Amino acid sequence: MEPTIFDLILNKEIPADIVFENDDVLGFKDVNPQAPIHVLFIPKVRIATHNDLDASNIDYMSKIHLAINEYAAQIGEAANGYRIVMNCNENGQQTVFHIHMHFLAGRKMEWPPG
Ligand code: DGP
Repeated sequence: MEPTIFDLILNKEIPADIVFENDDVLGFKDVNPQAPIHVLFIPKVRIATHNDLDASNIDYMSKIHLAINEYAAQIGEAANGYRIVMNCNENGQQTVFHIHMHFLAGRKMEWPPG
């Protein structure tokens, strides 16, 4: 698998505005924010797409969800609410092939999405 820009962020080889980190998950601000708060949560191992989740790595999804809960509470947005989105491949508009959960908060989201 080709390394992605997120590997460089994980290895601290390029800067990112990191807002959350634990042993398994990194959270950093999206460079092109779509909401007042837009953070990407990534596993510290490379899983290219949602299709690549399996029994051996699915625990990372739990860890990402728990990281998001912790972060949402920490910044005071848990009760207000937020949207979490994971894009997959071409139709999902995935552009970086290291799974990431978009955390969007700070405004009311449109529904249905475009
Ligand atoms: P997706 O389309 O779901 O693959 O979203 C990829 C997101 O990654 C997109 O919203 C922009 C963000 N992104 C791409 N390159 C960088 C970068 O170098 N730094 C940061 N902070 N975000 C990036």
